[in-house]
Order: sequence, then C-alpha cells, then structure tokens
Amino acid sequence: MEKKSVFQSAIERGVSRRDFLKMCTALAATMGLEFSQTDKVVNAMETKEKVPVIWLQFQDCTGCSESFIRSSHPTTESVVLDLISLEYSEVLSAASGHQVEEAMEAVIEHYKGKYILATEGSIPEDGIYCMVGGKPANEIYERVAKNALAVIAYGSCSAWGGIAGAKPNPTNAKPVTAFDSGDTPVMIVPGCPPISEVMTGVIAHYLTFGILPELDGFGRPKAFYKHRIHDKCNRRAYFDAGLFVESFDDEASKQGYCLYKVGCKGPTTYNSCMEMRWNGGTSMPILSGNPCIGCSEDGFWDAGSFTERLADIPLPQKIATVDPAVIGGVVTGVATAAVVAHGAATAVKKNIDDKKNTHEDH
Ligand code: FSX
Ligand code: SF4
Ligand code: F3S
Repeated sequence: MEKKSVFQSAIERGVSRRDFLKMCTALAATMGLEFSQTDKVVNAMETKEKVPVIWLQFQDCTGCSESFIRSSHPTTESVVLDLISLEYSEVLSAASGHQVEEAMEAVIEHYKGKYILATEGSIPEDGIYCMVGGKPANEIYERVAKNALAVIAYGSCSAWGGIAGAKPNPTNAKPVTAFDSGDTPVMIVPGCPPISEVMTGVIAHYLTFGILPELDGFGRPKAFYKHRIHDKCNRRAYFDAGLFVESFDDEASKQGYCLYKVGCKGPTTYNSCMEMRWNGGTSMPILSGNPCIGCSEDGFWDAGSFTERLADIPLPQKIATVDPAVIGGVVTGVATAAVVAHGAATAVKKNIDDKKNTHEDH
C-alpha cells in the first residue's frame, strides 16, 4: 500500500510524459471540462495520490465490471494501474478466497475514511441470498460503506434494483441506497451497464477537485445525466415529423425513421449515450437501429419490454412521407414539422414530469 501520485505511478510503469498528458486531456474531456481546464487535471494527477478503491459485487451480471475495463479515454490500463489503486475486486484481483478477504480487511483498516467503495449489483433485503466469504451482502455493504469516503453505485442494479429487482423479485432485491451507509455519501451511476467513460469520469472528478461531482435529486452526477436521449437523438426530426418505424424490417426502418413505435424509451430516459456513445465513441443503440430500452431508468426491466411502446404520448401527425427521389422535399417538411410538433413535445415533457414526480413519491 505504497503512496504514489498518479503521475509517479504512470512514469514508473514506463508511460511517457506525452502519454500522461494525453491521459489528462482525455480525462478533462470525459468530465466535460473546457480544454483550458486541462492544467487543473494535470496538476491534480501530478500531486494527488491514487485513490484506493474497494469494488464489491452483489446480484448482477458483471456487465458493470466488463464496461469499466473497456474504457478507452483514458485506457483501462491507465485507470486500473495509475488513477486508482484497485484493492479488492472479485473480477480483477489476482488473489482469491481468504487471502483476498483478509486483504480487504487490511485496506478498510489502513484507509479508513479515505477509500472509495464501488458497488455493482443489488442487495437482497435478507442478505442470505447473496453471500460472499460466508457473510451476507447487506452486512458486507454496510460495514464497508460506513468506513468509506464515498460510495459509487455503478449500474442500474446497484442504483435502482435492476434485473434481480424485476418482478417477481424473488430475493427482495433492493438498491444499495436502501441500506445504511452511515454518513458516507452515495452517488448512483445508472445504466445497464453504465458507459465506461462515465464510470471513470466520476472518479477523475473526485481526484481533480477533491469532491464528488454535483448530483441531481436522484443522486446521479448531473453532468452525465442531465440530457434526455430524445432531445439529442439523431432521429428526432423524424419523431417531430410523425415518421415512424412500424416494424423492424419495414421500409421506414431502412430510412432510419424514429423508433418510438417499436418501443423506444428515449423520451423518458436520461443518459449520456447520445453525446459520448459506446465502445470508444463508436455507436449507441439508436444509431445501430435498436430502440433505447431505458436501461438507465428506475423500473428497468419492469417499465416496458424491449418493444412495448411508452404509454400515452401524443404523437405528431405525419406531415411528410419519404420518397428517396425527393429527399430534399422531405427535409423541408421535417423543418416545418418541428414547429407543428411543439404541442406534442410539451405533452411528452408533461409525461416525463409525471414520471419524475412518481419517482420522487417513492
Ligand atoms: Fe446490473 Fe452490472 Fe446491468 Fe449487468 O454488474 S446494471 S445487470 S449490465 O452489469 O449490475
Ligand atoms: Fe430518437 Fe427514440 Fe425519441 Fe425516436 S423516440 S426521436 S428514436 S429517442
Ligand atoms: Fe441504455 Fe438507452 Fe443508452 S438503452 S445504453 S440509456 S440509449
């Protein structure tokens, strides 16, 4: 448990100063900082120690760990070897069994109040459905959380209950926020799984500024969950023009029309997929022709199947049809439709506000 700055650690690993600066620039971009603020990130990484992380896994599919280790800006090796000091992880720790459990105890003792607890997966109310090292999940979580500096609940399972919490929820699975973390703040980073650069971005923010990023009313980092998928969607003009895919193999799907009628949950989903995309910025569900299934929202999986439509959203009237031969005419039609559709957009917002109010009631 030697103390090293992020910079020292990277240099000792043979990383050049140029690559170190590249990592800092990538981190600044991930955090949504202006280029001029890159200096702040460089300064933090040169002076601050790597942050110790204990990563606990409960009822989940390991997709969150999978996503985390696919970070490309910065690369996984920079994150795992330089940015953080990953002290305990069921997926990545080389040690196992009693050895690794003892190592975790040593970390809790040594770094009391200074380590980050990352979680993935939901916790059954009666912890015996999920035991690790002979101890129930709820006991492990509460003890490790109370001694941590902060909890980062990665994934929709940890944030909302997720797949194990879906009906009939045989284990009575709950989000980690249903359990006692003492005075330790809990930030949720939902998504099934979350975007890898968002996962690393929130840790980088802590390292740079010494505090957690600003959170919204649900405990999500605002910077990454302030935009609705629908508002940034590349197919939005088609929604506004009333041009919809009716089935996955129809002509409209080939034209790239709006996926609302085949189950898109973009109008009620908040996440950074449109801006940051997945797999190093390559693509995201809607760009690949698949509706957003609302994986970052509370109630995922129960709130509608993949292809079930969102209920009661009034749709704009179709005012243009696409004849590929006169595509220019369609673009004009879409622009007009954006104005016509204003009333419908307001109705969508009301539906979302109602949904958020329901969230808040819980
Ligand atoms: Fe849940 Fe994480 Fe979904 Fe899986 O482990 S958020 S099921 S992708 O990955 O917890
Ligand atoms: Fe995009 Fe889905 Fe909204 Fe259509 S409903 S515009 S596909 S987010
Ligand atoms: Fe999830 Fe929708 Fe993004 S399904 S990955 S929030 S586009």
